[in-house]
Amino acid sequence: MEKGKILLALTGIHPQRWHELLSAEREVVLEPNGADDPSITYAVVWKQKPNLLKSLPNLRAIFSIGAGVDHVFADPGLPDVPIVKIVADNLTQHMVEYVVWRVLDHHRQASLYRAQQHKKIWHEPPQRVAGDVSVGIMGLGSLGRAAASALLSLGFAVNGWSRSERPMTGVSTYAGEAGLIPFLNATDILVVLLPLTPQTQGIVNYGLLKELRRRNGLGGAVLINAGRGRLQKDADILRALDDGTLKEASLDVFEVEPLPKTSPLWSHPKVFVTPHAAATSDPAHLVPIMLRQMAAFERGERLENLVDRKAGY
Ligand code: NDP
Ligand code: OXD
Repeated sequence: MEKGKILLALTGIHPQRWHELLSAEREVVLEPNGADDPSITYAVVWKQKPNLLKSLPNLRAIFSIGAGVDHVFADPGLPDVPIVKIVADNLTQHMVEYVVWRVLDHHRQASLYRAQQHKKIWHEPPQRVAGDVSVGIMGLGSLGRAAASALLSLGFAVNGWSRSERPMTGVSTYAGEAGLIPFLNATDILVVLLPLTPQTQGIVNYGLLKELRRRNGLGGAVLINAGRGRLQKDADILRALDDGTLKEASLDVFEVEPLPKTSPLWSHPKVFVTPHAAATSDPAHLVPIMLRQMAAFERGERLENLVDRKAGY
């Protein structure tokens, strides 16, 4: 197969660095150019414009620059070609750091110490060890499993929930609808690393948060969402924080992004906000993986990390 040309179609992300790195090996056309171009065989995308890809008559594969692919499926005219998602050590490492950082911050009661420091209070509250707290990870995929390993090595009790059975040494695993409530009932700190699909949209709601365990001595359950914003109902999280169903939350993703300035989440004393920054897609690490995949594909090898179109992730 001939060396294919790339359409780079990124919305909300500056394309320059991606363009430079991809161009080192292949011809790259920057959207909005390229529509109808029969010599384009690959699209590298983030939130591509609706119906753009279906105008490419010889498109052979779509590469998402993120691990999540809901932004690709948002296109009503998505052509029926393979979609490749990102699985990369660098991105995984970023996510593991974020999860460990947020879990430890809640576990070690950082917000209490910050408040005490502000008032110059010298007081040592009771302390628990990690083994007294159970962290439940929704989504035991590449990111969830790596986060679970890191938390296990710190001594936390770890639960995991996935669509199909995903056994993992040292982790209590649960699967499917039948496993959800038992998983939540055994979880003090909930970490959400699910993809956004029609099945998972809105799953993090008040009813779900009510099921979390509250016997960790931290004074309540904790939510950490680094999956996607539309997995959660922002209003339900606020209600749960205000009535004590949740003690605290760390949110990296929101129903609407950027989080509107009017959102009460910005200034809520029990919420820690980051701007969808848990695990960044660094072109220096990800472009070589994409270029390797394209070259292998042209040698007749199978593409790796393919999205299951039916499952939506
Ligand atoms: P994977 O596809 O590797 O794993 C997804 C996991 O979710 C799998 O364990 C899967 O189950 C599970 N899952 C999917 N649907 C359901 C369901 N209906 N019920 C129960 N479990 C389900 O994804 P990654 O680990 O690579 O990434 C996860 C998500 O993290 C991405 O989709 C993206 O949205 C988000 N992300 C966020 C970033 C950020 O900066 N905030 C950065 C990168 C990713 P099974 O194992 O059975 O297939
Ligand atoms: C991703 C993201 O999906 O950064 O990789 O959200």
